[in-house]
Amino acid sequence: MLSVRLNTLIVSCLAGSAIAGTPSLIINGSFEESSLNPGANWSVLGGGDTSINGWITIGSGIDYFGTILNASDGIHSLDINNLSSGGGISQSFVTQVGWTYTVTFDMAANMFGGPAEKIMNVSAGGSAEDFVFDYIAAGSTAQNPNWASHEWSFVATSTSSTLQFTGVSGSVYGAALDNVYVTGEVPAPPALGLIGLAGLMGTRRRR
Ligand SMILES: [Ca+2]
Repeated sequence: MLSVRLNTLIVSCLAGSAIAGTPSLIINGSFEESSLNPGANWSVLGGGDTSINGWITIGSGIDYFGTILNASDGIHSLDINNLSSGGGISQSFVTQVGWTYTVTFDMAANMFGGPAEKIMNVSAGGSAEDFVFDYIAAGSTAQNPNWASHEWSFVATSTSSTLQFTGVSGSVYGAALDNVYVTGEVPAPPALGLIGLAGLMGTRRRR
């Protein structure tokens, strides 16, 4: 009986819990590694640009910030809009069908111009959500953007998922993005399956 309880406990701990300390499932989530160096300014990247390691720009592209805007991590961050709305950036990574993936990221604004509300869409695995950052309300400055941390989850429907950040609000002054991190979570098995598995493990142990 003790072995059955112990096995049940082990299975319960493995299922439905994030693996603490696991490295991010994407690479270069802080946008620090690149062939470009914007220095104290920014670099303008059009659509289809792969200058930022691991990522490809989409739509009308992005602005790659140097130290002109204080990053939330390291020295580089992004303006998800380039010359207009509809820019963005994406990265594909290996996923397990049915697993839940949690994406954390920091959002602020290119606060050098309006509109006050910067809207950014996050999508993967057929799920999507808009996030809003009002730089006037947040009192953002270039040196203190008041980065806001967000968490968003999706369930993978394929063995490869594409995480995408897209600018929704208009103008050349879009949402700012930095410090993207992704972890995966083992799906919890059905209760009946858990009991059956625990019983099977206990039976094998007694032989
Ligand atoms: Ca960074």
